[in-house]
Amino acid sequence: MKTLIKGGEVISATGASPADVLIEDDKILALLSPETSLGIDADTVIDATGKYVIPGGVDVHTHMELPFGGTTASDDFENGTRAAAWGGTTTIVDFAVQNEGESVREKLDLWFAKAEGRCAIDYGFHMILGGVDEVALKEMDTLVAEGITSFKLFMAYPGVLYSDDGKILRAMQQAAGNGAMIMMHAENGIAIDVLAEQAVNRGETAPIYHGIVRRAELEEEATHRAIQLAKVGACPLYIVHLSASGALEQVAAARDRGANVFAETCPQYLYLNLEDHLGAPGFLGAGYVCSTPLRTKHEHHHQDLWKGLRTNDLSVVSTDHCPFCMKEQKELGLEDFRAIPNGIGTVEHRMDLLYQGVAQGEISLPRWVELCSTTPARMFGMYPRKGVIAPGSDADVVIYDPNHKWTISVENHHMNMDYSAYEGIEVSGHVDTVLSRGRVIIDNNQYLGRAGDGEYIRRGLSQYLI
Ligand code: DUC
Ligand code: ZN
Ligand code: ZN
Repeated sequence: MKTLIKGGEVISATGASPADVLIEDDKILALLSPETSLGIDADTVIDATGKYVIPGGVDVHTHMELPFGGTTASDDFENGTRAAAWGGTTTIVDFAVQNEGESVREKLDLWFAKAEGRCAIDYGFHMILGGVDEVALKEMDTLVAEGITSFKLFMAYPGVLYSDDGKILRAMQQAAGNGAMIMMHAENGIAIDVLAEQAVNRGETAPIYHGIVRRAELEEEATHRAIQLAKVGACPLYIVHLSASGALEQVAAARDRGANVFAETCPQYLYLNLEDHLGAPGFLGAGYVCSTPLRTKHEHHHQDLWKGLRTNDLSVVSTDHCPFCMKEQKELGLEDFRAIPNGIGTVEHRMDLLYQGVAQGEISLPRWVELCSTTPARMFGMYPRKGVIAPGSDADVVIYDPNHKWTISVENHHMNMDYSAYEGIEVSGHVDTVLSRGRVIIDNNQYLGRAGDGEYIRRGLSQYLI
């Protein structure tokens, strides 16, 4: 079965050039010049004239059906991966969760069961360690051998997922031995909880106070501490959902010293802010409660994050997709912002929102592909199977129309949310066609795939380490 994508401009992390893409079954067979491809007898020919042909998006930070804050993220693996496909993402890496006193193995198996036979696109797992104990430390080695090569720890959420510095160091030492990447939610949760309680005691219960008490200094401090602990533990470190300029400075300084320290940011931290969104009238701000929080528009966080994306102090853009509906979910915190489940749904919009950075001159076209596809695949051991259009790679391909303009709305998104955090944002560029391992799953504004098309990806170690 041969498919030929003709007439497009193929974009990679290193450049852009006109080429036709020949696919055989589920793999890329060749990139051809238009003259060479004339002689090819393909079963299906897709016209990509005037469009970009890019490797499918790789979103390495999603939380499908995550139990959190007394409720569960509203996208399950079926709906959430379908929404991802609509937005040009063809691989996700989601987080299985182990809490204190639970077995890592049992919880991982539970996450495998949730995803099995449900996904529209390929998927892998990181493991969240909420309880670092002797058994969990040993289980880290077993998981690495099974393709779970990254572990997320929390410096936030005391009493829930929080690990103290000793536990963090133990997990880092274990990672140093088995080659895994430690991913860190870097916010000083102990201090945040003090500020949050004081705010509520003053009657400051509205959603905006979620962002006010989660001070940027406390993200910066935790980022610094995580970096120092990783130096002592001698393991690679990946800071998730970095949102504050000060935290970025810490990452940049560590990288300048040559440390194996990496960071991602997310579209919400590039486009949304504390005053206009978290501070929206009434209870609307609840739709923007996520952690790390949206930052104030008065301190250059947005500009600094875009700069970090250009300079490679920020290596990846993922979403931290963790959607909740306003009704019955965000509403849990009507009286107290601490009870609002944390999370925003973005998995469908990451490729489009970052493409606006290209359209507006913040990043180059190859950098867009590098941040959204190639580097996440390399960072988490999936390259060159994922993240590139090259002979032998999986035929995960997106045909992107840079001239199609449209507006994001709850009326047209496919995520299971009763609002859109990006309502009304005008987008230049559109995901026209999506192929997942050679099969067309989105075309002509139709979803053509099936639940269960997606396969589990057994990952290798990060390909950024020496
Ligand atoms: N942050 C969120 O916004 N949601 C889930 C977990 C997290 O750390
Ligand atoms: Zn987090
Ligand atoms: Zn997360």
